[in-house]
Amino acid sequence: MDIQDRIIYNIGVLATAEGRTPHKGKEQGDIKQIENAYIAIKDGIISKIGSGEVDKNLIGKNTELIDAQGKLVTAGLVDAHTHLVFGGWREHELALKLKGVPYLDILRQGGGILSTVRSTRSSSEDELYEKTSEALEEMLKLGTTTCEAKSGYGLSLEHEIKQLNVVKRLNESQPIELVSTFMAAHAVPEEYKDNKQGYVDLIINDMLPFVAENKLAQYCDVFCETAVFDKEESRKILTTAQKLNMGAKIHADEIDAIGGSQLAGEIHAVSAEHLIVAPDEGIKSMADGGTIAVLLPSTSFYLDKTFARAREMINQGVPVAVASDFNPGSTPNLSMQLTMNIASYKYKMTPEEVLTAATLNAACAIGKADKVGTVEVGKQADLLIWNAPNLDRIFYRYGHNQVKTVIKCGNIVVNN
Ligand code: IZC
Ligand code: ZN
Repeated sequence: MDIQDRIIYNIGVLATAEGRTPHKGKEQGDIKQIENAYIAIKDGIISKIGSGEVDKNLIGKNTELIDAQGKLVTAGLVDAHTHLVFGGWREHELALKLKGVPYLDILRQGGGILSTVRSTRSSSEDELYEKTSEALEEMLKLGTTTCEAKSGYGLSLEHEIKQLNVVKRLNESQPIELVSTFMAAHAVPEEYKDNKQGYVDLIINDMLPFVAENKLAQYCDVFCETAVFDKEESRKILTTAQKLNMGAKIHADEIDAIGGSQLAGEIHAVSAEHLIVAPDEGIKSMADGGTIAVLLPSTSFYLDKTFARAREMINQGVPVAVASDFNPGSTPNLSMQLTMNIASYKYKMTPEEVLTAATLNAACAIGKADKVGTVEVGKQADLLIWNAPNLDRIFYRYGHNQVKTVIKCGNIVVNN
C-alpha cells in the first residue's frame, strides 16, 4: 500500500456501525469496537484501518501523524433534521411557553413559525448567510460534519429560494456538508390564511417544479399536523415531489396523531420525523414501508412533551435515527451531543444504538450513507476524536462539549 497523507494512531477505541443501509431491530446496536486502532487517510478517504503498530510502509516524509492519545474515535455526527436557515429568534415565546400556552396556539395566533417567516422574509440572503454560518461554526465544534437543512420560513417562491440559495452557498464555503430539503409546506402563510387549497396548489404547480428543475433540494417535507396540513394534503404534496425525483420526508405525529406516520409508510417516505405520539398502526406502516424514524428528543424535552416510543420502533423493525431539530421555536438546540444524551436517557437506547442513530441511520435518512456515517475503508474520512476513553463515557457525562478534534474529508477542521 502507498504512502498515506495522514494517519491517526494510538486510538483507544474506534467505535463504528458498518455498512451503507439503515440498521434496524437488533442491528441498531451492532457496533464494531477496535482497541488500539489506527486509521490511514489518502485523498480525504479512509484507506486502511488497523490495530497495534502502524504499518511502516504507510508512512512517508510527508505523512502527517495524529496522536489520538488513547481516546475514543467515531464517525462525524450526522444531523438529519434541522431548520437551519431563519431570521430572528423567538425568545419572547419562552414566557408564554412557561405559562403553558401550547405550541399550536401560539402558531394559531400568528406567532410561532409565522413570526419566523416574517423575520426571514425581511432578512436579505447575505444576512441569512452570515447568521447561518455562525450556527454551523458552533455545530462543527460540537462534532456535526454533515447536516440536513429545511427551508420553510419563506413560504413564497422568492423567499423559499432565498433560503435554499443560502444552503447552496454555505455548502461551498464551510466544512459541514449540507443536504437541502424543500419545506414550503411548513405552515400556511398569512396571505393564504383563508385559501389553504390555493397555497397547496401553489406548492404543487409552481414551487415544486421550479425547485426540482433547478436542483435546489433533494427532499421535500410537509408539517402534517392539526391546523397545518392534513394527511391528504400531505400525500398530494409528497407524491408530487416523488414524481419529480425528490425524496419524501414528513413531520408526523409531533403534537397530534392525524395519520402522518401511516402516510409515511404508505408512500414509502424516506423518513418520518418527530413521531412523539405515533400510534401502533403508524409504526407498523413505517416498518412495512421501509421508512426511517428520525426522532428529535431535544424537542420533546423543550416542549415538555412525552418522548417518542423508540424502543417500540426498534422492536417493530423501524430503523431509528436521532437529530437536533435545530430551529428558533420548538428547540433552539444545535448540539447533537445533547440530543444523543437525551435520546439515551429518555428513549432508553443504549450508547451503541444511539451511535448508529446519529451516524449511519442518520446518513441513510439524507441519502449520504455511501460516503459518510461509518468509519470504513472507502468512506470519507469524517472523524471525531473525543475527550473520552470509551463510548459509554460520552453518554454518561453530558452538558459540555466532549469532542476534541473534528476531521472532515481528512482535514482537521476543529481542535477544541
Ligand atoms: O419554527 O417552530 N415543529 N416546525 C414543526 C417547527 C417545529 C419549527 C418552528
Ligand atoms: Zn422540524
